[in-house]
Amino acid sequence: MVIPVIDFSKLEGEERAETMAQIANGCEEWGFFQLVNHGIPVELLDRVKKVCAECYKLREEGFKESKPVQMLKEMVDREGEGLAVNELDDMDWEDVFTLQDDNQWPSNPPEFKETMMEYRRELKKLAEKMLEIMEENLGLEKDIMKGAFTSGDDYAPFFGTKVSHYPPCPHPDLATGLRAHTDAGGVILLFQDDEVGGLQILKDGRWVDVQPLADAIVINTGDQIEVISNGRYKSVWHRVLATRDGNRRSIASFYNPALEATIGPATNAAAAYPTFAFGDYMDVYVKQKFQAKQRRFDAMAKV
Ligand SMILES: O=C(O)CCC(=O)C(=O)O
Repeated sequence: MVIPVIDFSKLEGEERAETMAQIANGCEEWGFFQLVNHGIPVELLDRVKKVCAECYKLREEGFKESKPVQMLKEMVDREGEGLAVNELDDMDWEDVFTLQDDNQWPSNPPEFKETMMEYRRELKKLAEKMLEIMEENLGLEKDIMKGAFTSGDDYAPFFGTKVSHYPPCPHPDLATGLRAHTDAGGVILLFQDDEVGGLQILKDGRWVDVQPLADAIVINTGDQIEVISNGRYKSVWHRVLATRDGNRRSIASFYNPALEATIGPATNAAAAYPTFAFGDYMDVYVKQKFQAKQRRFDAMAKV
């Protein structure tokens, strides 16, 4: 099984209808698909790869002191003493930081900030375009998505970028790069490593690799799109495996509703999900990220 790969440039030409149908299928049947020819210049992607790799080099030593590394060492020592060992099930084998409009960014390498600002501008436009496409495919009125993600004129959607590296792990049997979860928010756009795999989605009860594909952008949908689409576009479990010879790059950008936004089913069918404030959902999500989403939806029905 292979995650669908969609040529986004065909959206503008004679093959628009077919491309829209491929995206609808990607959302409905997979929850994950890859875009090629998405309009983000390869030259910019090359610069993003370069500054993120350089930035990680400067952080690499720090990871060696991190909690997962220490915990794994303890586990291996226990094994050496003939004691029982368990998988590290409450932490992830990743080095990560987040870029938002209003937080502190790494100052090195010097080109990091400018490059990532340019990248985020492009990705935000792509996220907004994806929402318009989903809206059209779902037969929703124009700008319904935009309205659902904002709250009046005062609160804009949240756009955050998570820069991750999954360093080589000496015991991939005892740690996971990132534990299985569904994403909380709206549209997620991932620029993953060209070569080192590890990302998998759960499809029909089986874990399927999201195959590395140079310069592609992987799109997936979060729990809020599931609610707005009244269950047609389900958010999908995914995880990242740790690997022995890893060093996987991944840059995930999250286009989410404003915390103040009201989320609920937007289709005409009988509502299969509750209506709630996204901020209330996030309060629950931070405690239950690695658990089944149904519990979170149930909690929202009681708010
Ligand atoms: O690193 C990846 O490939 C996936 C990241 C992800 O799933 C997340 O941060 O929620």
